[in-house]
Amino acid sequence: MEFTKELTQKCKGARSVVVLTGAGISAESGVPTFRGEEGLWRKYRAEELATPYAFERDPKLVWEWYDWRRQLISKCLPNPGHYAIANLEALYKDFLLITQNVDGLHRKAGSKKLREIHGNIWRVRCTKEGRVEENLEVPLKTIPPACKCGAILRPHIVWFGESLDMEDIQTSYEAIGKCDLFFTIGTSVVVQPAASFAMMAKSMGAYVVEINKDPTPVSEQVDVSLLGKAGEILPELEKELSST
Ligand code: BV8
Repeated sequence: MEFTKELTQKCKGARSVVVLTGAGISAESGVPTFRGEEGLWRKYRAEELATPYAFERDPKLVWEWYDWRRQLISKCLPNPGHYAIANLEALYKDFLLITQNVDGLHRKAGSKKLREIHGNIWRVRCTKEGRVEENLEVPLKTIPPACKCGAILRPHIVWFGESLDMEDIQTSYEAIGKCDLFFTIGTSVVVQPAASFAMMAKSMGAYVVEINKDPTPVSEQVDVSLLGKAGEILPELEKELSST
């Protein structure tokens, strides 16, 4: 892909960078996206599975869905898009990756300055004590899994109708407020509050670049919209930026 001079100059001259990713960045790793033709929400109703009410009503059903997704994700590896983002982190002193993904693939690719604002599928939380711990058991031996204290564990994931972690959201807003370059990658830009981040960055003066397979509600408003696969475009861009 040919990048415009303006785009490479903005990227090379940037001092503070924020990258927002969604399910599309992991699509080439084999993790299903949520919306679109092959999306998870086509087969499953979000309100039946990804809400606190659904969990209260039927924790076994919700855990069966997460156990199935954990089995699927456990076989997936980071793709060149994840690695390119991890390498971008080294190019900028001031950098933050905000991901809506719960699959843990950014961390696996080496990203360190990272906020997983919708949680992580490999962490569980006690419904009584609130304690969070890592759980890598695949498949789960008992569904629903139980805490040592006897209470049910839940996925450490932000469901619809729940608040995001305040520290995650504060760190994200602070970074967006001061960045001069913002990337929105592989997200359909519909789930709030992340859906407002790109335009928030633009209104505060950042140069906004979108990389997505399909157009989104912000494609017409961002500075550059690159249509294509993140796993192909990002390594090319990273190569261009790493060259002197
Ligand atoms: C909250 C469970 C308050 C995780 C998920 C304002 C207006 C209207 C509604 C609301 C509002 N504020 C809040 C709401 C309610 C709700 C909401 O946004 N509803 C929407 C649907 C209308 N939001 C909430 O309830 C949130 N809570 O706002 O609390 C608050 C606010 C601020 C501060 C504190 C508190 C909680 C949101 C919960 C999110 N949890 N699911 C799980 O089990 O995994 S959402 C789910 O969608 C995932 O987490 C996912 O990450 C997220 C976003 O989806 P995308 O990542 O964008 O994925 P999608 O499939 O849609 O798109 C993929 C894109 O990739 C496509 O465009 C495709 O073309 C592209 N693509 C595909 N392949 C590639 C590619 N691109 C590049 N390369 C490829 N190869």
